[in-house]
Amino acid sequence: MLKLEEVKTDVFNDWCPGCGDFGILSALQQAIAELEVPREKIAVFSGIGCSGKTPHFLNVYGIHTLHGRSLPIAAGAKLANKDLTVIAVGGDGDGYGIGAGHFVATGRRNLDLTYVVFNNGVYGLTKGQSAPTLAKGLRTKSMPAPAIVEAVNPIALAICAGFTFVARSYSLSVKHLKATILAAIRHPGTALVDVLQPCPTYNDLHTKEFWAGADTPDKKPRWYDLQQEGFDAVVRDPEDGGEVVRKKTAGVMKSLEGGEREPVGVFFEWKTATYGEQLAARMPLLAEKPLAEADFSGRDLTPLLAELA
Ligand SMILES: Cc1ncc(C[n+]2csc(CCOP(=O)(O)OP(=O)(O)O)c2C)c(N)n1
Ligand code: SF4
Repeated sequence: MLKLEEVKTDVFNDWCPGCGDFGILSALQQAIAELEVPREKIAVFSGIGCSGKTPHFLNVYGIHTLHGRSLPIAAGAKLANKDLTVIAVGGDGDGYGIGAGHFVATGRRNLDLTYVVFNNGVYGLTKGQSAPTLAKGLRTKSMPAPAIVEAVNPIALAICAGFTFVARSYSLSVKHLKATILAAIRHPGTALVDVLQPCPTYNDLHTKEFWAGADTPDKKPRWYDLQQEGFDAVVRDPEDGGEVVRKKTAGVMKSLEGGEREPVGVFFEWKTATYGEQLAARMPLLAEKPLAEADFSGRDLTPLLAELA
């Protein structure tokens, strides 16, 4: 296990005071410290946005990539080096807007990687335009008029795209978030952790006080823990197609649940063959060692070329 200080960097952080990003960073740092994986075997990839700065604050390998493109680059890293623990991070605009095609394609592959989405309902870095998760009819202070398009439901989208671990947490509930991120990283397959977070600068609707339920009669948080209420998201028999469909349906139904409180926790979890395992079954070389370390010198490519001719 790493010391927390070893995971932090001294890069200047210019996130606004009170931003939910701080809670997500703290949970990520704690999760990475507890993973029991050497720092040089961990890589974090981000897109562009306030959230995109996250790799600068984590003392592991990483690349701050392009807007909406963290997932294909993370996937490439995992394909090249199966021994890496790969984490992608970014905003809801990054992942569910411009990167939505990559989001679906990544779910279908089931590579062993984790995607943490900073879901604040706005495009923070570019001054608060509505992000794909902002519900139709809502208007934040930086919008001229209420949103006239339907919001994306990332949990349902992920389950239907093929993600095999789909969870949600809240940025200021760092203990729950850290545990959820750890479970996602340890899950052998593609995992999504959608993190509800306040953006105090541009989203004046989903504030810290809103999530704490300060304005509700019972003053209870506007989220509840699915697992504490007995929701069983785990597919027990990975080969039972009927159970997979039932658990997927239950997860989607939960994600559609409207009302006073948002469910957080695990919506769907299924341990099934990863992309890497399926490739290795066809190409034994990939089972032996990471592609990046393979020695191709002296290999006779004639049979391969003949096959392709
Ligand atoms: C190809 C491309 N299009 C648009 C932009 C402008 N841009 C930068 S960040 C961003 C949105 C950021 O919002 P989000 O992904 O939700 O992250 P946040 O800043 O809220 O963390 C946009 C549209 C860009 N950098 N690249
Ligand atoms: S603009 Fe919003 S998301 Fe970006 S750092 Fe400021 S509070 Fe955080």
